Amino acid sequence: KSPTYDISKFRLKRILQNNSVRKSIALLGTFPDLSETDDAIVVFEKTAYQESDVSTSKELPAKPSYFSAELKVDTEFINNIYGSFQVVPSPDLCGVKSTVIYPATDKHVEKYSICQKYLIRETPDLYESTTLPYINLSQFSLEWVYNILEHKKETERIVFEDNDPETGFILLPDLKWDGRNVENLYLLGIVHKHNIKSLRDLNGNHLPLLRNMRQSAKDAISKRYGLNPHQLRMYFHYQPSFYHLHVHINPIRNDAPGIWCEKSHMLDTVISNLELLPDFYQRATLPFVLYEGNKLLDLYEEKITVRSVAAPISDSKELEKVPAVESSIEGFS
Ligand code: M7G
Repeated sequence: KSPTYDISKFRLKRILQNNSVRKSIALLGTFPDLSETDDAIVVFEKTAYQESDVSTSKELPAKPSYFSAELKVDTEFINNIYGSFQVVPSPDLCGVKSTVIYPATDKHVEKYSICQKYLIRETPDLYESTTLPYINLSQFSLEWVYNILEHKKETERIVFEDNDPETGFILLPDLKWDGRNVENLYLLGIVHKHNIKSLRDLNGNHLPLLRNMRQSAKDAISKRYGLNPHQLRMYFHYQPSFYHLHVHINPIRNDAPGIWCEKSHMLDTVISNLELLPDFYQRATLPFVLYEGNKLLDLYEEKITVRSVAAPISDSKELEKVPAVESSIEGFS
């Protein structure tokens, strides 16, 4: 069921997103050799530096380093004590992580496109009446998750497994991790138990599962990667893209993609909330972000006002009462 394609044969239709901070670009196009109509998404992301990339040690076995005879240096200018150069290192150091989604659905295109976002405060009633019917009808396929749980794909990437049907899970590298560098390690813990769609479905009965994931994942990560358990963040996304419960795990000193506060719920907080109130997530109002282009946004618009905003203050006297930001910060220029 997994198609084979040659990335170099990709034909670009449109740039969906170009992020200069993350140094990543998401592209929409096709693989004309395979199909003229099926869309493909290709994401390129420049990989983070590894410390060995800048090693100047001569000891063997030598890993490729910037500081070698292969470095091509183009001088832009040298002015006094300051120098500016363009350098091209050995090809071994020019790797770019790329992710391909093929064939991509409209929902994937929406997910990778830059657009307006809105914060929704989802009450339990709104979840039942609006979100739940929508996710039951329209969600990303979970086939890749079941392939992992059933040992059909990514088997060799599994870092740890506890196969208890109630409290067990599989720990493995997330698609987003370049796999090169422990600095930006990104793992997923996917629960074996089915039918826990998201945070919303969690209750006090799931505490043994959640506590087991927290402890066993930390132990496995510290054993395998030598990371201090106190330096890891473990969290759920709400809403997730994939409605089979999974926890995201990465080191706190790394700003991993998707750690936005409006989308993340720390595993520790979730456990504590359930310890205090077993039905917390069936009673809580949970905020989440909706993207322009998502049909769920239109469904919400029918119930609550989302897109329209109150008219700006037009009375200039009202505005005068608000001190200008710059002048209120002394010495700031
Ligand atoms: P999410 O919170 O449901 O959605 O997390 P998000 O993409 O909005 O964060 C799902 C996580 O699963 C993401 O971090 C993805 O990078 C990761 N992921 C998605 N797929 C399709 C795969 C896959 O095939 N293999 C692995 N290992 N990870 C995946």
